[in-house]
Amino acid sequence: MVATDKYNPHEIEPKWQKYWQEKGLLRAKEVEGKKKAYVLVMFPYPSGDLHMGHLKNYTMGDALARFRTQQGYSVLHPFGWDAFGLPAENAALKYGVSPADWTFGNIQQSKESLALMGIQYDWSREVTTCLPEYYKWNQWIFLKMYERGLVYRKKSLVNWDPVEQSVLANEQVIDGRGWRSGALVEKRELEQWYLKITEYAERLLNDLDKLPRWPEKVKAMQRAWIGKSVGAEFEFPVKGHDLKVRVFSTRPDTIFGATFMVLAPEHELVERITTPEQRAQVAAYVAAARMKSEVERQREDREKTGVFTGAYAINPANGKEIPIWVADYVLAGYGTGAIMAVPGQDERDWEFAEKFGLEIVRTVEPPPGWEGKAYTGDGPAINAGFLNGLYVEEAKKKIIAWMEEKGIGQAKVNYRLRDWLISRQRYWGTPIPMIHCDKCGVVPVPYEDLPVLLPTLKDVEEIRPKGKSPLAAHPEFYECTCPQCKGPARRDTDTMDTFFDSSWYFLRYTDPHNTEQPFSPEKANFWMPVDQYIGGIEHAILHLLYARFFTKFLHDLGMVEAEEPFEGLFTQGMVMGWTNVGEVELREGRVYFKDDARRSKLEDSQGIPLEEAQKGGAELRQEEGKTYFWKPAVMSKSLGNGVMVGPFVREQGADIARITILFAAPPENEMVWTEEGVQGAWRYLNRVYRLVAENRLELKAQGALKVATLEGPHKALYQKLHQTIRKVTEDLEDLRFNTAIAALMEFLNALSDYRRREGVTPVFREAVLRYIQMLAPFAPHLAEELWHEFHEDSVFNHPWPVTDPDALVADTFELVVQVNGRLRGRAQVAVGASEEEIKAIARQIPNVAQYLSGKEVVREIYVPGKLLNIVVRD
Ligand code: ANZ
Ligand code: ZN
Repeated sequence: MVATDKYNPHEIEPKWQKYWQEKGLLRAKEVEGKKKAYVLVMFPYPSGDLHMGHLKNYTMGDALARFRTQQGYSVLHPFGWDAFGLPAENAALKYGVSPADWTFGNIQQSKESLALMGIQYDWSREVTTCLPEYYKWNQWIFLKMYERGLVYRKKSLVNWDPVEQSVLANEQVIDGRGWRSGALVEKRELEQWYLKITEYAERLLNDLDKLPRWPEKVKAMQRAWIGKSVGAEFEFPVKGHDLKVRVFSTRPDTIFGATFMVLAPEHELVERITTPEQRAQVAAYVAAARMKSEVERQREDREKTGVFTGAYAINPANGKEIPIWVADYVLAGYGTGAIMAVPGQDERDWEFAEKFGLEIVRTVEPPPGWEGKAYTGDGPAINAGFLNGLYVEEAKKKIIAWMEEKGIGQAKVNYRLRDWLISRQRYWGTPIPMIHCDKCGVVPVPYEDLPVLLPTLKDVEEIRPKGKSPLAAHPEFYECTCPQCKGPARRDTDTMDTFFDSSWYFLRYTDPHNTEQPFSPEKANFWMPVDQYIGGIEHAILHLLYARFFTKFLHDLGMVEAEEPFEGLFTQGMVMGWTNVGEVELREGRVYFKDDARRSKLEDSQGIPLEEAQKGGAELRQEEGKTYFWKPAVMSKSLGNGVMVGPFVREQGADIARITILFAAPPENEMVWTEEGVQGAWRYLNRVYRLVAENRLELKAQGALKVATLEGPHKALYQKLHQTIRKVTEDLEDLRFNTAIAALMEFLNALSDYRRREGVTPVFREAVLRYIQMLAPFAPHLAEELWHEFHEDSVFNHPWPVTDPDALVADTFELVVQVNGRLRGRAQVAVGASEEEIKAIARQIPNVAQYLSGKEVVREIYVPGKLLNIVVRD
């Protein structure tokens, strides 16, 4: 079968890809009683031709899925397409093709790239979210949520992205800008659909503790996003009105120090309590605040602004009259939108009080010598009536009990998490299954009428965003009959945020063709939870939080036992390609850009020292007598620096690409795609190939291995084999692909050395066969090819090698250590220890260390397996 002695991926790879397809390798089967492994990579937008940056997590997932197959698990390794959403719409507008055509064209192209890389999925379970057979169940879940009071409609100030011409969820606004468009987000008052994710806040927070195989970083981000605060909500009467200002505070114990109050500019009481003299000033301030983003308003370094309403509140703790102000550092959407300001213990309030000359009273005694402003730490209460002397926690309890007794407030927990705004005024998404009737109000579409089909809009102009949903221009879509009164009614014309689609697709994979339900509980319970989820860190908050929410909801419906969707989560690092920054000149160790724009800037700063540039990963490359400055940058379409899968694989081969990706760096780190990396992968696979090809006749002629009688170098090879099996297995369990491959490379050296000295023997054959099995997750084509030299069936059908515990007991010998020829110590050391290791061990023997201290070592004589003599000068 190995026809030539030259490694030729182009002969090998298509053959085995076809073989795997035909054999249905990685066809997922529910086998009762068999252990299962659900390996999942985040499904992508169909973006057409793929580059190596796209393929890193798929390659990782593929290696893991193959490893689990070899270990004898029932494996589910599915793939699909997050096919609704703006990229398709934007492309449609740009190129004049329909979003559907663009999407399916891209899916086809991407599939080809995946196939070329030998990445195996169970394609019979492919999920494509823009198909009615999928989004019907989005609508079904929406209606179930509506039934349970988790869907509601609300008019409120929402984030409006002026470029996307659509609203955004709070989570989709980053530093005041749209997460995709980068445009400054505006506020608009609109009626929108919300999902009550806040009802799940506590469970979403607590259950993070049940996820030991998630990165701490991601859990911390989710905790911060949920933002639980424990405190109290209570009220202050407004002087001269029959009104109360309710506030939320995490420090109700500081109420005696509340010397003023602050309302958010949007607070409904602002208009009602503002005195005539203050009216103009307050109105102007409120109008200005509306223009600012939340992030801007909360920036700590911003100078505080505000206006006095002219009104006063009564502090219920001490009966003092305190002024009520309006200021934009208080947000309308958090707590009650109003605060009691306690400058003595709160830094923002202190700053505000200082600026506007308001009273400051400390009610917690700062430590002796305190010279700071607000004191936010613990200490005994002072100036605080019946709380005096109590420390913070005690004081909180007492004041809350007092508030409850007086009926003015109670303990309260608040979350930063907001309900999820899910309606979008765009075309390419799931129609919201609701009907508006003049008589009956909002009426859900009956289940039997699902799906509400998204109409095919032929004319691209029709999908151009105009501030309201494109579907609102299509009476043939929205005109309908009210399911309740049978009168004429109107469909909702908004579509769902596409994060809805990706919040449960992993459940659909478990039962993708079900026409009665989104999935059957039985199938879902066999596969769920996902054992290993692999994807980008950019999804740390949104997608993962929503997916956790949906899983809990579906659990509550009795659809799935798991309460958490992803048991293990891995966030892979980016793949970097190279970008030519521009032509440079190198003078006296400094780099000068030739390009005018850069030169004017850099010539003042006298260029960049070459060393500094190289530390940043840059390289100077010569081309036709000119020098260019190249540096690594994340592979992307826009930079045009992606190494494209098709051309690369056709030229070099899939296994080479896979080893290059997996070996370059720890998978959580960035990896830079380099020519050296590719060359290294090629050389390595070539050596593996030759080791088998050049010895194949002798290998086949070997008899059975008798482990008990192994000695000397044969035993050493056997031990090294089992050390390698242990290392590769453990590394694969933890997705440390790079160190697993490093161990295989090291073992290849041992195998070659052995072959040179001892020839082909039964233990050599054993080691080669196990080697091929261990190579299989990483370079599956080559492994399958070599395996078929010795076996009829697939390498993936053979059980993963297990370690022989006896082989892992390392042999040791007694090392004698002399100083100037006299015995000074002994130590037990491993047979295979290197001379460097031996020298280090010797120096750690206390007696030896004593004889060496303060002396100069002039020579060391090592007799392998016996003795180290250290010669010193006084
Ligand atoms: C009085 C007080 C005294 C406060 C003190 C803090 C320290 P977290 O932890 O973020 O929940 N606050 C309440 N609602 C607000 C709003 N809508 N906009 C801006 N700030 C608001 O913080 C809760 C604290 O933030 C509350 O407790 C309130 O100030 C403020 F020594 O009340 B505190
Ligand atoms: Zn009706």
